[in-house]
Amino acid sequence: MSNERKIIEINSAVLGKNDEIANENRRAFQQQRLLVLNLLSSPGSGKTTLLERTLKELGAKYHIGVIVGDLATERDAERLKKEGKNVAAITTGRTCHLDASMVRAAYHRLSLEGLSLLFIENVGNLICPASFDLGEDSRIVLLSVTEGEDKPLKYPVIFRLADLVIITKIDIAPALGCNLNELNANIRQVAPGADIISLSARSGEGFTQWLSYLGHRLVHK
Ligand SMILES: Nc1nc2c(ncn2[C@@H]2O[C@H](COP(=O)(O)OP(=O)(O)OP(=O)(O)O)[C@@H](O)[C@H]2O)c(=O)[nH]1
Ligand SMILES: [Mg+2]
Repeated sequence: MSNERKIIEINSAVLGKNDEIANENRRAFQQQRLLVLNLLSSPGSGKTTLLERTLKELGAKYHIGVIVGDLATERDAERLKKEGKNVAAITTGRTCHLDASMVRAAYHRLSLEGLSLLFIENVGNLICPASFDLGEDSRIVLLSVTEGEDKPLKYPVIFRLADLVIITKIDIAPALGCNLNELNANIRQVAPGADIISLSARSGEGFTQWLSYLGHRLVHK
């Protein structure tokens, strides 16, 4: 057997096993009537900052859990624990994505009583996390205005699988000369069915739209 074929077979087996566990996760989440959102982006696009502000604004109204993955350190988990108690960290070591078994283990470390919304902050990476179903309801891809208008065209797989794309850090778009029309058009080209929200977790611009999106999703869960 050629090496290439061997690699393809190993990859298929790994992804097949992951899909089985993801489906078990999905059943467990559904039994709990839990809305589960998987947040994906390149490193530093603003996932943790978005979650910090979301927990601050919605934490009193809903019981929210967060599973947060990083290669090294629990820095994001420590940041999030200042805004909400129900946070589980996953440190992946050399692995560039979360997988369904890691999420299953972290889920059991959360306090599940009354939980209605679970965010999963994936490892910052625009490539590998796209291949791994975690059992989530929806995938949300963040793209900051610092990354360049062409990123949806260059990394189409992750955008194609997104239910919602959030353009982040719009407070600094003018200083960067970021062309938001071009960015929107490139997202539309790759992910015509996805919703798009533009916001700044720093200034709060656009945040109401994000909170309305979450409210709507929770009501229809
Ligand atoms: N100007 C501005 N900066 C932001 C905004 N959101 C996040 N940042 C900054 O961007 C940097 C990265 O933000 P994080 O929230 O840590 O990004 P992340 O996607 O969680 O990063 P990783 O977990 O390492 O992938 C920090 O310095 C934030 O303060 C925003 O809306 N506006
Ligand atoms: Mg983070």
